[in-house]
Amino acid sequence: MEFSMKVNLINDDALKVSVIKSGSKYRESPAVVVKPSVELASGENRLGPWLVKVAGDSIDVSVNNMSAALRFSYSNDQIIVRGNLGLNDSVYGLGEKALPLNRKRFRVTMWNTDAYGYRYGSDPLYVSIPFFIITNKNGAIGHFADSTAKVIIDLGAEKENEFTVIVNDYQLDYYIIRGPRLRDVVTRFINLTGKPTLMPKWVLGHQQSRYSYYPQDRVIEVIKAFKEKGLDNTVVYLDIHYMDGYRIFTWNKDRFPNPIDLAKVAHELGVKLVTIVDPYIKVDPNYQVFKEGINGNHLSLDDDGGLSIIQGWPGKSALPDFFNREAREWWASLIERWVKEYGIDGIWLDMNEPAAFDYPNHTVSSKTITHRLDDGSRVPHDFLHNAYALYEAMATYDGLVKAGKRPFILSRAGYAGIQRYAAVWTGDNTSNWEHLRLQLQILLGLSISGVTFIGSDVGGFAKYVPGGGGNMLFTLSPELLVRWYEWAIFFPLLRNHASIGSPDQEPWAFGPRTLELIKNLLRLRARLTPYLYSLMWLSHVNGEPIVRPLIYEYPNDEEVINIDDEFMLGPFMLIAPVLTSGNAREVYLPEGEWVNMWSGEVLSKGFHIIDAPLGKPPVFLRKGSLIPMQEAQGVLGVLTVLGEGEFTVYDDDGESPSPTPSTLSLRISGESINVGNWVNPMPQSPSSILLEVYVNKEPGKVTVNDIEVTKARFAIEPGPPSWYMDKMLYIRVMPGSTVKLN
Ligand code: MIG
Repeated sequence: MEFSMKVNLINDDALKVSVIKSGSKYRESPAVVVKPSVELASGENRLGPWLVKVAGDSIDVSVNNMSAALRFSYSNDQIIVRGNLGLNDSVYGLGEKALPLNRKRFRVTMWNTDAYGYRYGSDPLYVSIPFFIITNKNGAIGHFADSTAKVIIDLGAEKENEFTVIVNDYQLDYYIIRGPRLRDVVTRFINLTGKPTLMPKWVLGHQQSRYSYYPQDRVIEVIKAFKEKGLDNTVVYLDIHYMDGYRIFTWNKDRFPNPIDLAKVAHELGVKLVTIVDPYIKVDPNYQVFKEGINGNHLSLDDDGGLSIIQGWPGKSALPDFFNREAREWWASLIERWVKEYGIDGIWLDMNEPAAFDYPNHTVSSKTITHRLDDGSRVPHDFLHNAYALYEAMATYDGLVKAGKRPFILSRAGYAGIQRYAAVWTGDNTSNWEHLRLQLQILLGLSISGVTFIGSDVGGFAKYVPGGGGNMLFTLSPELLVRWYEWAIFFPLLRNHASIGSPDQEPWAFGPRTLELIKNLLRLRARLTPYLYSLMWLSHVNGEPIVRPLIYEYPNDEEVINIDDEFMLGPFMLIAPVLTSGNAREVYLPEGEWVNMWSGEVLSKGFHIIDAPLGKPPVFLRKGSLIPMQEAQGVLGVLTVLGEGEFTVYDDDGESPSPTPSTLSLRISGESINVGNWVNPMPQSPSSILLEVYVNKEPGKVTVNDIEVTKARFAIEPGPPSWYMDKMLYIRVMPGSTVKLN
């Protein structure tokens, strides 16, 4: 054989098949954080739930009721994997793809690309995650083709009963990940590629950006405008115009005469500053960063040993060589110096596919640009391309840690594992109705591919799509902006951003009526912070996605196989956003009973037409919901739906690195609701819990710890137990209480 093959088990979660061309040197994967354990012999192997037959270049796997028959081959510098695909199989995963959630019968390419103006069906986009999940009524099984080179995945597009993975690499680590359910495959994949980083709490606020806010006074003006209009905004972004001739880690002194002051004023107003940092180092012998890069040998080279030069924002640019430790340490020190010196709170990594204006599709591809690995060997860019942003994020993360921060990084490109360091946004989307729907599909795919902290530019970034056909000029209507906020407020990253050369689209840009609608949505968002923050913690601890397609929660419901215009926030909330112009939509509700969050109306499984006037996205709560809500200073609300359920509230000071969480357990069974005591409480942990219970009739009596409490009108502030009903039952208790309704 021209290649060798080795099979290992990885702590029961996954099987690893390592394929490498004979005579080549193995590269460590930046994606996988766990080491293989048992090596499997040729022939039949039984290990826990696994039954694996290894025979030459093929393996047969049975695990948890699912199977995979894989054949590996090597020819024309490509490793090819073929597997079986059943007629009733569905396929999910693949990260950021402008396709339906169910990827069956599509053929995609993994190659990080600057995809400005992308549309439905455009491929590839910015992020590559060669991981997919095959499901059918027996369960789910995952496949992960870990190669950072160009990978093509055909999921029954060419042959209906076969999938093919074509890897343009001399090595491939192929993982088979067991279920039994889709959610098990997802969390095991996250175990393999690393838990999402815990970000500071402030990232959950509304974030405002545009290409670009300047000068300095304009930035302050925007921050103040939010305040004056009574809108909470926690982050403002500085896009590329803050730099001196696009030299990273510098300021344009005319536009930003005193950046230290800017950060100070922003912080006094409760707003964080995030600056964009591109991977372009201007070729300029008088520029400090360029000098350091050259002297330290931290820049990517051509195969003849000369500096690789590409066209970036600053013109002729060198690319930091993030693939080796010394370069990463250097970059980390640049980031550390930058955030410390100027009071910057987070880093926005753009153009990190990497993009370059002098390459096809504005994206670097090269057999002659080489990168130096930790072991000193040099590898051509094309084998490493998809990992450029991941290594960049790794180094940026270290820099923020060194500066004493809990890191917030927003990255455009990425590879499997990017969740360990960064949040991801979907790049240059467009302000039109197609994208309102498409963004949701893209984000749901990303969310079950390990990348849990995600969002899209609210309102849309681009206003003009090259090659868009017909009417290529789009404008953002007030209706579209409100509809966008209607579902974006349920996503972890909520950022309004717009392109250069487009009209303003801050929440007030369309007048008072639109502002009022958005303001109400942002209030709901703010109330949801404890739920979102707990979900961020849970993703960090257990690897569970924050936002989930219905198939994740209801794997046995055949109706939801192709649903990608509804989603769940955590285990309890189902959101069915309005995605076309109009005032109602059809909503599918899975098994059980659902409470309409706005009206309290109870609906059962099936299709329903739901009224959705502007500003009121259809939201439904599952039976047994316990949703922590920020209701007032010192008061934690719990939006409750009777049934069986439990949830743990996670909290911490929101900013310190590696915190131990404060937790509060919530449980409901029938008519009995239990609020635990804070474990590891902070001084600011709420001592007043306001249960907000959906009920359709007034209870006879309410007891708290078996003592009957009286009905009393109350304001939302700490006080003795009491209850009050006005359509909903409000019961105020202390932690450590059991409430019964009779
Ligand atoms: O070629 O920095 O996706 O969010 O505003 C455009 C300017 C470069 C692309 C990013 C976008 C950002 C813009 N950047």
